[in-house]
Amino acid sequence: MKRILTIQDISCLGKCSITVALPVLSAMGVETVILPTAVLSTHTMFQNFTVKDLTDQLLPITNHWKNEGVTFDAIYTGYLGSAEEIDIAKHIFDEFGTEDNVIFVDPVMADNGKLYPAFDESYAAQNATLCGRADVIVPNITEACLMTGTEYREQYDADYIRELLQKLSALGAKLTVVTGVSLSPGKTGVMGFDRRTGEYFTYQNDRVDASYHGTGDIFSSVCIGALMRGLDMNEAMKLAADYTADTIRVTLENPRKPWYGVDFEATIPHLVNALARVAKAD
Ligand code: PXL
Repeated sequence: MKRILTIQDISCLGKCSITVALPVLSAMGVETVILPTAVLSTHTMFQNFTVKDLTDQLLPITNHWKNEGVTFDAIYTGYLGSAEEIDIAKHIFDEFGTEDNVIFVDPVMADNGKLYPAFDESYAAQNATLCGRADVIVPNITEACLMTGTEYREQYDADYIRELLQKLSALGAKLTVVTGVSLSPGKTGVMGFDRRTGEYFTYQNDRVDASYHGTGDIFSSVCIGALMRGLDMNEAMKLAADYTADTIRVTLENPRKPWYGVDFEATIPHLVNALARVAKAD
């Protein structure tokens, strides 16, 4: 079984970060080791959330693993709390990165043209340097703009996304994917660029007109889980985009849906079935 390390916060309530990554990756048949960067009472879209920063725990925990001879097939970072934690994540890449494992960075910090409350522009610059250390990066359009000094636009075309992909790719990752890309009315999905082949790729499915918290974490978790189960990048993105859209659709049908996240728990069986149709044996 493949083993992945995910580095992100625990939002105790909120259906995001580790409370998404762990169940999704486990359901996909991937052992998931967690390194919590902070414990928050909720994600930061709630008012009055509490935070216990865990920066001082990160190296003692990873040093213990190192001494135990633990290795990882992938390292997946999501929401990190500070520039210092970004530096520590880079150190962890140095310690545990190999020729064969995949470093997957979701530079979680912003959406819909705005930084999340805990962050400022210098954090965005720091995140760009983390992306430079990754094999695969999956920013949304807002994060892509912040990391490349590009003006954020609500209306755009494929050329605008291609320009973003070029600038992001210059940071250094082998595969660059921009999420939340809508290339025609009623459609949404992702667009990517493979620096090794010089090829662009696109996947669009039907747009569900709702924006929910934690859907980026769902997309990333499924994407890296699928890569671990032997899917290629195109297959992984398709599985992740379809599952995310399916989950939003199912959530919208729930009259008692929570405002703060999606009902991914209800759609995990769909994910497991879809994966079983395409996954290679472990
Ligand atoms: O889903 C991204 C995310 C993760 N973790 C925390 C957040 C957010 C988005 O707001 O606040 C703490």
